[in-house]
Amino acid sequence: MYTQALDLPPTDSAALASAPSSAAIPFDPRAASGQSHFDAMMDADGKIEPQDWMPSAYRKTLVRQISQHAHSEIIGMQPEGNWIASAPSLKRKAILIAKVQDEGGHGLYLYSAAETLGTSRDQMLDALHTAKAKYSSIFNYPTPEWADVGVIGWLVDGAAIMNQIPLCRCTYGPYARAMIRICKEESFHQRQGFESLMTQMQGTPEQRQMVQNAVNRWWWPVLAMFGPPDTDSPNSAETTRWGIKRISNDDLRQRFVDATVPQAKILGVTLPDPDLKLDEATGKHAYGPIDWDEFWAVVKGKGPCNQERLTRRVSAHEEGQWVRDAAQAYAAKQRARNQVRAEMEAA
Ligand code: FAQ
Repeated sequence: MYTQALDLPPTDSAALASAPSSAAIPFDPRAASGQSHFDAMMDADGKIEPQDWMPSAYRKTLVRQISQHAHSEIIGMQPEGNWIASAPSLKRKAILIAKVQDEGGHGLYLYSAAETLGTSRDQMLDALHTAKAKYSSIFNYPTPEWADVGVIGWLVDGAAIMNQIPLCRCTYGPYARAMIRICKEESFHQRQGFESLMTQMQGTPEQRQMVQNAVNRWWWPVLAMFGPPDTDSPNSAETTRWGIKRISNDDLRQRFVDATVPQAKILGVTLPDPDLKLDEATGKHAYGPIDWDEFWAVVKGKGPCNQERLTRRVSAHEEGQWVRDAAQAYAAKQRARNQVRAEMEAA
């Protein structure tokens, strides 16, 4: 349903691989300043790699976006994770465990990509745990019923892919490469959500109503997830100029609505927007007003589950301290052993 084919060209991995890289435009420190190398890479729509010079504002905005993205994946494990113990069958439980584990993996790739910019994992986690860093608004909503899990797959993963496929072509190499794998997995997540909802829609009237209720709960927060309107998006100008953001918040939102309306019809649910209407001339759907006051309240920590999600995240981190201590003790032991071995070999 959502595949890399939704991207603008170049879309396939061969094209991505053939995009100019730092190696393709040799850097001669005598002839070119760091800035001119960076400018040349921007003009060629090439890739900036960790060892390349980059303007500090480019580095800063990447750390901001990539770390927020990583935090979103990690906090995003919770709404569905709540259902692992109560999934209705062994098959659904196994799928859900794998999906939540994938989201954790995405967070780890993204923290690793952000670390290449010189920010430590501890700094990023500290910012998350002290509520200084943002994470996606969407993960501050509750999942009271089983259908919420399917709707997260269908709509939240669907929105995430729409936003993330263009990031596979962003100018920062480690972020772009991480996104290629993440998008493949998110695409699978979206399909499993849709398939789960399809099954529920073939069930009892109560099950169909449960799906409809979940769609009603998630539709508007998912539209807001794409970020503020373009006219109110302070980061867009710079990130677009630097080839980090390729498609604007509003354009992605519109593409998502246009892709989702036919899927809702197939599923047999109603999207909760009386203003939703196809414009035959443009092929685009008009939709009703998004509640931006609610969005900003959620972003500022006042959503229905902000407190709960952050508290749980902090306690999971604290409870995992012994694992980090054990890993470090083991690494220290290995280092000491290797040193003794090296000394014995040298003697
Ligand atoms: N929530 O100037 P803009 C997923 C903030 S992953 C909270 O437009 P920008 C996988 C924004 O940070 C979902 N804050 O910002 C999954 C900025 O504040 P700042 C996450 C938001 O960066 C699925 C301010 O508003 N995806 O779902 C939000 O140009 C299922 C002004 O906004 C990514 O992070 C929001 N929704 O555009 C996991 C993708 N929107 O930082 C589990 C990468 C905006 O100046 C289960 N990120 N803000 O203090 C992006 O593409 C961009 O950062 C945007 C925002 C598009 C999110």
